[in-house]
Amino acid sequence: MKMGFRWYGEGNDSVALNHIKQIPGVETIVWALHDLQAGAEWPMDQIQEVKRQADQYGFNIDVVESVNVHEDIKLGSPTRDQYIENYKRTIEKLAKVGVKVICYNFMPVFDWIRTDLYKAHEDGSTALFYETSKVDDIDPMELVNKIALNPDFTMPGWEPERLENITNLFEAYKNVTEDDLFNHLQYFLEAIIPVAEEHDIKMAIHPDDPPWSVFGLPRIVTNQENIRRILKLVDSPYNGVTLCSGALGSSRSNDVVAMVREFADRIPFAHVRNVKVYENGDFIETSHRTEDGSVDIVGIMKAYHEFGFKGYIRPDHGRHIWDEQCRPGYGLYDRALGIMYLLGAWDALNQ
Ligand code: DNO
Ligand code: MN
Repeated sequence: MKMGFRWYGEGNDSVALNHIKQIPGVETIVWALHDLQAGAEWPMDQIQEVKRQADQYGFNIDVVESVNVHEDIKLGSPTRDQYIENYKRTIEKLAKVGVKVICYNFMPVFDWIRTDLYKAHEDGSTALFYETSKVDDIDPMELVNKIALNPDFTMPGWEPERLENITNLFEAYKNVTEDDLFNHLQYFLEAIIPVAEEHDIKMAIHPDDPPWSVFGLPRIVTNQENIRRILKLVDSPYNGVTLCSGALGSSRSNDVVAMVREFADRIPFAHVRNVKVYENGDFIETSHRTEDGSVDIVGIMKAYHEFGFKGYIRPDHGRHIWDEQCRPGYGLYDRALGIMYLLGAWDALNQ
């Protein structure tokens, strides 16, 4: 198992590489070029610049999270091929600096969704929170209108300047079913997996977060059965999954330990974090310990250990603690605590 830490890049992250260096056990910087639009071909000089920065601290840059997929690919639009070509070129370039895993997601319009980024825990820390009634049954156009009338009422990802684009995207997805989305993913994978194979880079799809349909948009990376189906779309070890215990664990019907057992040889990259899920389906992110949330973190580590997991792993989101000012979910302190917990469990299992 190789421990990683997500880093948003110089000038774009409150956490600096020299601080990450002081967390025991971290070898890999999990990175991306965050100022590029989805669908762009990544420029070699910018890639090399990140490599240079990581080299200074002795980190490898083996894992990229994420090379984002252009919306036209998810929609299956006729214009998708140019973006797929760009994606292939990016894979080739990343191989040149030694990248081994590319994490990506296939969620329409939004990446992870939360209704509150700073929900208070009893101990005074804050964390990302999802209130089902605010999302699941809401007509997206109603929300668009509400925000347009009152810009103070907004949710992460729904910034007023994105509204027009969001409205168009909802329109575009209106008739896209889950089966369509599987087909569009298959088309994408059939094009890129041969390139990934040739360049020895494992593609690892991240589950949808939360793992169910939101605002009526289709979502497919949601449960064990669908992940099984996705891995078979192109049955190659290079078509893998970023098994995120927090994203999948937000649904009470998912058994993440069982998923680690079933998919272990197709998991090049693991996200391990905990969430507390309430009776009504709301959930809040918690510290990493098993007893702090609803996900059996030790059970997950045990399943990886039994398999002899050699892949990359990282703590995922953390709480905001000790008054840290940071990107929501991506502070230094709680993720460092998470790493120590995961490595502690691993060491105990090694004995
Ligand atoms: C949430 C995070 C995600 C992830 C992207 C991958 O669990 O890990 O935001 O980075 O979905 O593309
Ligand atoms: Mn994750």
